[in-house]
Amino acid sequence: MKPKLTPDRNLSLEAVRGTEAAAIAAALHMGGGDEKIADEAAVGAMQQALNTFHIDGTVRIGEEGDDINNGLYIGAKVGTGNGVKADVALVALEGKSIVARGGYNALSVLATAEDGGFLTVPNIYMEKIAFSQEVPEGTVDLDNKPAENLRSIADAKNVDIADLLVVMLDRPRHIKLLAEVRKAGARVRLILDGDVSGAIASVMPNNAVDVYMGIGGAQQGVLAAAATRCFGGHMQGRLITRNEEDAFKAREIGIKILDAKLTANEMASGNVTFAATGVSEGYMLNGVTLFPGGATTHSMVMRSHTGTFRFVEGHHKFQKLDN
Ligand code: VTB
Repeated sequence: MKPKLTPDRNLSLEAVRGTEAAAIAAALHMGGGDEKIADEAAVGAMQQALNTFHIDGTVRIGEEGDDINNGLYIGAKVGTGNGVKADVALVALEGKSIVARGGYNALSVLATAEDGGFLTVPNIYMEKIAFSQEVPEGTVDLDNKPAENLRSIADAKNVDIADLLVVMLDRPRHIKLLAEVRKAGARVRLILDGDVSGAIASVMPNNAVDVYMGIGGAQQGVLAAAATRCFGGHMQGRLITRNEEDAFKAREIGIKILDAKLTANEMASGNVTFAATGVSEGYMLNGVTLFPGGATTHSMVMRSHTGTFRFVEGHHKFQKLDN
């Protein structure tokens, strides 16, 4: 088939400038032991970059907390206001604690969708499962036993369960899930933080990670859904309301059915773009490397419309950027 190379706009190529700036700002605090400082630096840098983008953007997944004096809160307007209307979902620094201790897999993430494309969720937990597109829809489900899901994924990939690699956050709440996954025979990688990177790795074609499972941040879930849409993989999420306060937060933000199972498409619909820059080395991306007077960055950019994904290596000269 003859390729159609329509040169329409790909916002991820602009968005990557925001994730690069945030990643560099955060990386300057690598191992510094202070997650708040690293996070604030990333938020500030991303905000500055976002405001030069020619979009009429509204933040749907953003930064929150009264400790951050930021303009990237849910509902904030971003961009010059002159371009297309866009929903923006971001985590300026996904894995603050990773950066504080100088660990692996910290990212800066920024996704866009058409107006109304992102589901706004509160800062509560979400149960998630994500896996790549060769697994037929409907054979894996959040309500199935973990062993059943692993069987379906192994069958679809034509491998044994023992060949599968499962990523989940290393949390006490996962003791039962972890025991079931181990009993089923799969291999496991427990991560300390940054579950967006685990979810992305599991939906990315030909990645060593086969499935992401477990409970992580709901907002991270929507960003993972954006990446899933771009890769064409599968994901399900379900909000976890542990108490009345969580339920209140969800209702207040407009969620009607609190325990609905959400597909990637329900969390990130229409044309979606996604950009992520590695802050520290991880599954798919190298971290920021500093050199005298500058830095190199490694990013991925993609969009759902075409399914094209690119890796971008950025070489940045601080002196020129300051002018
Ligand atoms: C995860 C992780 C994030 O929140 O979503 C986690 O990916 C979930 O919350 O980087 P707990 O730490 O309470 O388990 C983050 O750590 C962001 O805070």
